[in-house]
Amino acid sequence: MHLRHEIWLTLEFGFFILAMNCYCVVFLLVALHFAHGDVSYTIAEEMKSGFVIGNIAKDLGLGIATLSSRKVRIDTDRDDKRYCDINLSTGDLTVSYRIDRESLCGKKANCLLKEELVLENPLELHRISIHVQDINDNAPEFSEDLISIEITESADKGARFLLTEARDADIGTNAVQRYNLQNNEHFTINVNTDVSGRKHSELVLVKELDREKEKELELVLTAVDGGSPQRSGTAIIHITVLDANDNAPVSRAGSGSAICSKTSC
Ligand SMILES: [Ca+2]
Ligand SMILES: [Ca+2]
Ligand SMILES: [Ca+2]
Ligand SMILES: [Ca+2]
Repeated sequence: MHLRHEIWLTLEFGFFILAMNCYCVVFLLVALHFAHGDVSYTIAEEMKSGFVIGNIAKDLGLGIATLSSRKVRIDTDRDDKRYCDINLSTGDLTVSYRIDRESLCGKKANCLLKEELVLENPLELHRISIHVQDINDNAPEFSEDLISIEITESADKGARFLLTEARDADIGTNAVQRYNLQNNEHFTINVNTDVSGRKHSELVLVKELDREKEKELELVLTAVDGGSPQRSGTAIIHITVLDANDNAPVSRAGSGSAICSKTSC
């Protein structure tokens, strides 16, 4: 019994060593494929097709002859668009399709494009990370050209009226930074920034309205971003002054008809 048990133990240990060796071989093969360096580049969005992102052959220490002999290519996870390509005679990594930060990453602060450089015989993979920086290629835009507001003439000084927000597809300082209101005697503008950094504007009444003097007002509202060059968008604020019963009827002497005055009758 002892002898049989010892034989089993020896066999089990042998299998264990064999299995470990297999794992080591597999691990070594995988490690060989991925042991080569990864590269990272930073470029601005919207660069022209053919723009040189960097010399990837030099950055990875690959000879130019190797690129053709080992059929180098750029692979991507996305099967629809190939954003960059490699020039086999120079080793340059170039832009081959429009890189639009807004459509790739929306409002995300960091925009990363992941590609893979593949060499054959033996198979060799390198990850390429391209950090896409925002440029100011979008102007602030209001969802409507005309913002209509109704305000009663009895509204007190200091009354506030929230305005439609302007959108800017860019991020950071390239997004909306401030609002300007056309000079006028009745309103100023107040801008609040929420926790996400979005800016909301409101009209503030600084001088009471009088419907009997002015039934409507039109003011130009401008949203401005902080990019270079700076971009802006405008909307018209149309204010309808609603009537309040602030005038008492007055009899015109001898006529029997009534006229009135806001201050006295
Ligand atoms: Ca863009
Ligand atoms: Ca942009
Ligand atoms: Ca912008
Ligand atoms: Ca009135």
